[in-house]
Amino acid sequence: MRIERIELRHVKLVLVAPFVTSMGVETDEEHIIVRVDADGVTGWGESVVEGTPFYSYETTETAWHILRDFLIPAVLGKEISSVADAIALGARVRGHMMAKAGLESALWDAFAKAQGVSLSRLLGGTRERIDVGVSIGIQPSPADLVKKVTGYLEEGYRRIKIKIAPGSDLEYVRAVRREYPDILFQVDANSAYELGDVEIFRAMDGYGLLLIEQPLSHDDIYDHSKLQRELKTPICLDESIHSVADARAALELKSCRVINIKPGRVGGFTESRLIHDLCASQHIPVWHGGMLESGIGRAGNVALASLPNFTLPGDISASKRYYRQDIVEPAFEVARDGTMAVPTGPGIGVQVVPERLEKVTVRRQEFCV
Ligand code: OSB
Ligand code: MG
Repeated sequence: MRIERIELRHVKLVLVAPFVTSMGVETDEEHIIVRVDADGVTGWGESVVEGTPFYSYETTETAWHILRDFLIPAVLGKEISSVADAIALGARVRGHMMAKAGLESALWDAFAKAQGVSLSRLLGGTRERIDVGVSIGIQPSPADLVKKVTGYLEEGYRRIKIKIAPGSDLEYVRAVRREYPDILFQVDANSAYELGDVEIFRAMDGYGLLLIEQPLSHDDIYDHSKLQRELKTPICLDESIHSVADARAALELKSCRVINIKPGRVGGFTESRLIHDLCASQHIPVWHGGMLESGIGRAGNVALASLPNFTLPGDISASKRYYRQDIVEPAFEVARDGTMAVPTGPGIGVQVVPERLEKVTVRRQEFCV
């Protein structure tokens, strides 16, 4: 297909409640929505950057710059026969995985629509429904957290993940476990600890956690292998994995026993699938992470999570848990049994609502041949 037009929209989505993690407090999300028009179809993608460089070095500004000045000029007006062609055209750009993923995901949607198949089908998905969990920010007290957990379990969520940080860790884990001894339960530190904190994690070993996500530095693989050796609980890497090469290094070093896949962190669905396949071949489970996406990014996440080795519930919650009104129809919902339907329509399988997209847009730029 020939890439005729690309549009970028810097959007600002206000969260229904602040999200507190070891990285800080988030009250809104500033993502970039990418629209690609080619051969009579429109593809939509979402770059999951944030306004701040606290999770990743990328920000809304850096991704806008990389897309506008490098990635879009590389593909605009070009005839491409696959998403892989487009990736090759932008491959000179090092890093900037979230910027790349925004464009890459829009192209996957366009190719799926051109073929009249769902994105799930095109990616190789095998499930009609996926198991989903919820990621709960740090609460003012353990009692507040237990209340939140109760509410989400009642809604049907199959797995609870809580954010932890030094000073807000063991007490919170203990409180949830005391109330709910049998639920699937995991923690995410977002790199807030050091190897010297091993005693805290040894203590967590007693609480039957499914996994401990990214305890150490965002760019570390080696120290995680030392920590993993000391623990029974599997370590899961998030921030440290940017490519299938990183995943291979982490598995060879035994730095983790589970991997969190976020397309935004690894440059898109293509690299996500390579990581998924590598892990499958080594019997390493993966699960789908989240970046508080709008319905556009969420639709892609749901499609990817329908692949067979996504055997643990993902951080893919209902639209209403994040935003009062999603920018797509229909909104994503969680059933009482803790599952979410994988859209079956062409491409991402949900419709972008133009007025709602316009309302959240703070900057827009069009690129035409
Ligand atoms: O570490 O998984 C993370 C949100 C922003 C940045 C990093 C993370 C998260 C989440 C949210 O945990 C998961 C979701 O989208 O529900
Ligand atoms: Mg994480």
